[in-house]
Amino acid sequence: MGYDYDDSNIFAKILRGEIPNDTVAENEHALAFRDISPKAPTHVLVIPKGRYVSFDDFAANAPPEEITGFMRLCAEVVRAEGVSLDQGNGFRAITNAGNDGVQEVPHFHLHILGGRVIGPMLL
Ligand code: DGP
Repeated sequence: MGYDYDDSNIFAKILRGEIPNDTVAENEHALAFRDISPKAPTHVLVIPKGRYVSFDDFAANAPPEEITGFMRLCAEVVRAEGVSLDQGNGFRAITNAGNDGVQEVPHFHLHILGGRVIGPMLL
């Protein structure tokens, strides 16, 4: 059973520029934008530009430069939002995968939540 990426998912449409987004930061390998339904003062989604269904797909199959680009953009976002540990009160990073993880959009994304104390089962 492989990872079956669906090019019609909403984040694929965002990456193709077919629907608008509120971009926070971007690099060659990843895009960060605000969640349409924010659960905290900072609620940013970071997605790779490549076609990965989930965290496990990305972690297993993305080339090292894409993984590094994605992680560096996450670091840029937490700094830009003022929640990094060297300048702010911290944050929670969450990824949902598949049916049991209650993943709604089948393009790997990391939720970065901050600006208040985030409860343990927010998403
Ligand atoms: P998840 O359950 O982890 O797959 O969460 C998907 C998130 O994506 C959810 O918090 C709402 C957000 N979302 C869904 N559609 C859109 C959209 O069109 N634009 C933006 N910015 N966020 C979206």
